[in-house]
Amino acid sequence: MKKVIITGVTGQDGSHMVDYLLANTDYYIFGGARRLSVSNHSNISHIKSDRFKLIDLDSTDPENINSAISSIKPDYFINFAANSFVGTSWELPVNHIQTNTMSVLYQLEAIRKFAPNCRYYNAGSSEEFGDVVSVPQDENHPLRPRSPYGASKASARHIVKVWRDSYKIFAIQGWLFNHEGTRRGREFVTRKITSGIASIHWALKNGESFKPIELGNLDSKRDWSDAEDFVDGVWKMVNNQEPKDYVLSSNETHTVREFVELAFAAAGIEGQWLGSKGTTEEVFLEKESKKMLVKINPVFFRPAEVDILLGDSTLARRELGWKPKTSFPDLVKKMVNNDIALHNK
Ligand code: G4F
Repeated sequence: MKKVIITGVTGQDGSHMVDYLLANTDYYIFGGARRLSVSNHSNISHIKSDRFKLIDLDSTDPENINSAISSIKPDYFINFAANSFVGTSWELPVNHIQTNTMSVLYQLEAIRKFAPNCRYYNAGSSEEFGDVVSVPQDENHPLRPRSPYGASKASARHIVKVWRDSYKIFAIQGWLFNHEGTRRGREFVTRKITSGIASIHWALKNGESFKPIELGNLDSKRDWSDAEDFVDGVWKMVNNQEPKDYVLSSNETHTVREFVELAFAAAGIEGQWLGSKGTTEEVFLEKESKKMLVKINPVFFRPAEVDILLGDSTLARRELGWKPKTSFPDLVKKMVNNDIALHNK
């Protein structure tokens, strides 16, 4: 039976990848997670399969990586463990390099020594494109990161390429544009909006007061997809004939402002913008009552912003036969409905 190690298994992508592999393969999965004094296993608590084993794996500890890879000798190593929140990467720059870059080096060295036939995937990001020079962005766009997070992923990309070229390891790193869903962390803008809307929805229903959602830059544009569609793309990429890096994206871009509008509409709350567009004075009010639903808090603006991300995943669609299934409006609805149901529990 083939063996797969997935790191970051308690996170959004790691947990979806386990579900995907249990449903689509008969492989044995080792799910790596960092030991924490207060663990959060909510994304994997539903997994009951005897083909899944949770293991302690800390990607910043080379001894730990060496021992996992030398003892398991995996056929696949899928690295989703990362510090993935761009917003805090200015406060934690060393941590981002250690977690997102050095770990890749440790993993590839361990694979080279103990499991040279293992297929390796590292989670890359459209944040590597940074202050983009062309729209849309495909595999040929230069790496121009704008954050310590983006720099950590771009550096990891170079490491993956060098180990692939030098040691003939099947090592790849996709460029994944933003991908969201019901298991998304609440600090990311989409989940922050949908979970905030759920609180507002129940407060309005129960005649209670509520706090507005506080956001930063409403005008930044992102190419959002469903994370469940992306794990399918990652699996196709890591099973490709040749080791090759692909862009995964919806090929659509939307502003944070549009996400807000669509998400409130999905909850049946009618709102309208007031105040000068693009300033900190701008607010989103409930149309009838004029209650404040969204306000701007400058704390959430970043020292350097990636203004527009719009992917071109033509190559992955053509060569891997991959295509996202969930549309942007359906993704927004799915997240809003899930958060409203969760808040009622
Ligand atoms: O949801 P975000 O924090 O995601 P971001 O920075 O685009 O990064 C995500 O996607 C990357 C792929 O492109 C991944 F590599 C990365 O790990 C992560 O998954 O922010 C999206 C946009 C930004 O422009 C941000 O400035 O939303 C803007 N924004 C506006 N107000 C906000 C807020 N972002 C957050 N997190 N919180 C706000 O209040």
